[in-house]
Amino acid sequence: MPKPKFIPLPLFTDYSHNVMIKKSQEFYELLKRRRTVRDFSEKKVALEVIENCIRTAGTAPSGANLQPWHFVVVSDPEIKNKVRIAAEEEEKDFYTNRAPKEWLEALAHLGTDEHKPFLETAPYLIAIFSKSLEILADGKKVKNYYAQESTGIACGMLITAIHNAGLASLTHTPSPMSFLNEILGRPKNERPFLLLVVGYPAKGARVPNIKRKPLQDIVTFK
Ligand code: IYR
Repeated sequence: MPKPKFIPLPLFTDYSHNVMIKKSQEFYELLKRRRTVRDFSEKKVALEVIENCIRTAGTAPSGANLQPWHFVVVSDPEIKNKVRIAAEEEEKDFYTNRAPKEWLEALAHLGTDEHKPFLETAPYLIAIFSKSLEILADGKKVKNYYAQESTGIACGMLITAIHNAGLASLTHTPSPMSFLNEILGRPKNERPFLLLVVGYPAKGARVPNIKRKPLQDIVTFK
């Protein structure tokens, strides 16, 4: 067993009480403006912004620091078209056959259906894959721990980074998503976790009138 190597904690900033209150409040003000958007503009977005957001997601904590994620950034219109066709096929089956009545009832206020034009309109689709196994160059398999949880945290940070950059996103989960492995050429040990649609909202985009639970409903202090 190799001995653990430690370094001094780099770049920790020790804020005063007041600065901490202000920063936490301002960050909340910023994040509460985030809304899931389903109506995207075709306006281009610099790839550098997407790269920085994915770098940010890659700083997420992960089980045994194994970083069990892979991001595929799609801007090629032909690939976006293939993703749309495959996703709409799954969604059609979901909305017409597979979804139980309760599920459709729970979704009704979002106004969603099987049509997913945003998969072609938005400048970027980011497919996030989670790896419960890592396949090394020599073919050896290494187990990752808490792969799903770790990838979920990375996705949360990605969504936050995208919002912070001034862009909108949509967490899209066509089910099942295995067509993403085929279209995007990803190996079997990578499980599609989320398809994030990224870009500017369309002019005059509208969103459902949803409310967030107040603090007292989501927290218990002991
Ligand atoms: N995947 C479908 C249905 C859907 C499911 C949930 I849970 C949502 O929060 C939203 C939609 C779709 O994308 O339309």
